[in-house]
Amino acid sequence: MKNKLGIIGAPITIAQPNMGVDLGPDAIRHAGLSDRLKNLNINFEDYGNVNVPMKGTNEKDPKTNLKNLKEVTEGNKSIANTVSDIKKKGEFPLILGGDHSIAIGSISELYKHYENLGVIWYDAHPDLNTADISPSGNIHGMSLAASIGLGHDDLVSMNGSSSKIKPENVVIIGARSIDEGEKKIINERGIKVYTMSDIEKYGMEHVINESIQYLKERTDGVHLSFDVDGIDPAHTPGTGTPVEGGPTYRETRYAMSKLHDSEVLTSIEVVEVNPLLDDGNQTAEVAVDMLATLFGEKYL
Ligand code: 6HN
Ligand code: MN
Ligand code: MN
Ligand code: MN
Repeated sequence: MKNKLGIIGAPITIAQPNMGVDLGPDAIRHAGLSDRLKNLNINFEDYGNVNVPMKGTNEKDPKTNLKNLKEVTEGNKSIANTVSDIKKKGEFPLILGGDHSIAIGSISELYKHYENLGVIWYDAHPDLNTADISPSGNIHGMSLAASIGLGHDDLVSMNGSSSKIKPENVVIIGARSIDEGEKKIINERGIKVYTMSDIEKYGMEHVINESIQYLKERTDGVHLSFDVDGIDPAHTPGTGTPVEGGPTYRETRYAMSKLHDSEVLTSIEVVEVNPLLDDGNQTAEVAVDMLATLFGEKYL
């Protein structure tokens, strides 16, 4: 399906307060990603980790209501440049985070390669906060907002135009912790969201098939932004903002196999793996199971 994957680590950690999410890319590598890809006969090259600013503070800048805006912006520009190199080579980008702010950088480059890029946001959170409405000032909760043109100009206008993804080209799956301001944005912009109630009511089979169909009809490429806190924390405890009541390992793996079979995806990122908060390295191991499934691994 993909001629070659270009893998990069994107270890931004200062768009959220917990120590350790910068170790996410290496935790995923250590969990055996390359062996699983080799078993699938997938051609890939791992370009290592992008250099990003590591030093930040946990204080909001009173002028912007944001933490570490300058550093997060700089790190994301470097990620965008590296994604650009991968796209120039004709490779399929696989980006290992890092906190979820890295989606600002990755999408700021990816959207340029399509008329109408779509995004699947698999996450307990919609990440639709802006500086004005964010309860935390943590930029990892603002990356989808920035990608549809909402928020601080440094984030919104990074590396291109100010509306990179059309709100109607977004599908959020697994949402169960939605801030008040985010609810308003979802309703005003008509963003398609499958909350946990929808997954409970209709089942993952229906939700993922409908998502694939919806995006096939209106996009010419789909980026999967996979936050490991999308999965229930029983399976992925090693993450900074876990929320009870998520889709199981089984449901998620099933959804990933459907995504593989549909061949809609054109890039993938997996974010928010924090080995310092983990029980062993199980969160990265689950992430690798999901990635292997996305690239074609089957039970039989
Ligand atoms: N993530 N909605 C909360 C906030 O601070 O904006 C949590 C965000 C979590 C972000 O998991 O990528
Ligand atoms: Mn999340
Ligand atoms: Mn997220
Ligand atoms: Mn395949």
